[in-house]
Amino acid sequence: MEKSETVANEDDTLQALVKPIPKSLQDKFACARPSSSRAKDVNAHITVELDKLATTYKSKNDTWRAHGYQKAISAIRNYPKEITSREEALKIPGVGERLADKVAEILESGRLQKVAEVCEGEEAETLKLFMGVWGAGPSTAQAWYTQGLRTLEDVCTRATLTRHQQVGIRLYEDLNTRIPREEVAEIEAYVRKAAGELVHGLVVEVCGSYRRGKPTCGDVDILITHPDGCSHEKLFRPLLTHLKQSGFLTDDLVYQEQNGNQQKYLGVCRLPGKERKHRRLDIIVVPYAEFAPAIMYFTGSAHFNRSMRLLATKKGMSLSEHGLRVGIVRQGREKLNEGQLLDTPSEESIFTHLGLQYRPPQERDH
Ligand code: DCP
Ligand code: CA
Repeated sequence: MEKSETVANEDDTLQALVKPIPKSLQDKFACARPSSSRAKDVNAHITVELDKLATTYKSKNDTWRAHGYQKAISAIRNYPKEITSREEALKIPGVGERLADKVAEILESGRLQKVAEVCEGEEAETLKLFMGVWGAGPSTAQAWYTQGLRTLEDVCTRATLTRHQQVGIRLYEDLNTRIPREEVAEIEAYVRKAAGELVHGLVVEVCGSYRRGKPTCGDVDILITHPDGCSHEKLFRPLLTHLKQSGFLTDDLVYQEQNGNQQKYLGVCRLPGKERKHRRLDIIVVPYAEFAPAIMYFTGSAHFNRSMRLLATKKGMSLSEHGLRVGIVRQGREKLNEGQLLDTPSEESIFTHLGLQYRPPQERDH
């Protein structure tokens, strides 16, 4: 009894360090809304065109333009009605004069001349092809293009490839095919069984788009922990060895063994049997004390996470896959202190600390 009172008092003291913000500001954050409240596709004819520009600018490494379009796309997606005029578009926060012109052009002609100019040329098509190679970002894609390379065959024979890019080229088709959620469940079952043969009582969860309920997934993100707080420590390397010996893991990409107390493996797997595709698999092993912030982070979406982190920052807090801290003093973006770690035994507790209503994973698909 005495002990629980002490903890409660401590919690109150820490809670007092949270900087209050007006409700009207808090309500503007995407994480304060369920993703299902988003106006579904009423302006999809507009966002589809803008998305082509955002993607192409990203592949050209023009992050600033890509980000501008992305922000406008988000704002338009959250607008509850069909946009019918330039003036109406201009009233949406995040949509400026030039973007409103583009919206007007789409409303008039159903398309955007700029998409044809920017996205449909040889350069844009080739950069898109090259960006599909795992391990090749916008800079590499641009460098290959400038070097005169135009096909994957060119890249294979004439570029100097990193080990990751060699895997990316060899498995290009497979790794660029989305994974049906039924197959994700099979992959999970395979990993769960293998892990269970090494350590009993583990918690194994698929996160990412799968946990948000999407019908297909880009890759499989598996998070593993152990409720006793220490047995997870014995798992990482032995599990990978086990999965390699059985032929399930076919290619290693990255071992990140020291992300604080978390360990992360990025690789490629293939289920046994004929006609199975190679699939990208991430395995993340975390201590139980970090399970809630970790499962929140790896469940996403990335946009939802950005919104949560930004809200935390506004409240003098800091949120990461490791935990939620309070009493953070910042100078610009730089943190001047470490603050204090809040107790986050569940995802619900993280929402509560941030003053948010709880959202289940499928309502975080922003
Ligand atoms: N994540 C993030 N910020 C990033 C990348 C990832 O917060 N820049 C988090 C949120 C993601 C999760 O990690 O949901 C998993 O990353 P993925 O890239 O696998 O994204 P998803 O699982 O959401 O989508 P996909 O179906 O494309 O794999
Ligand atoms: Ca994923």
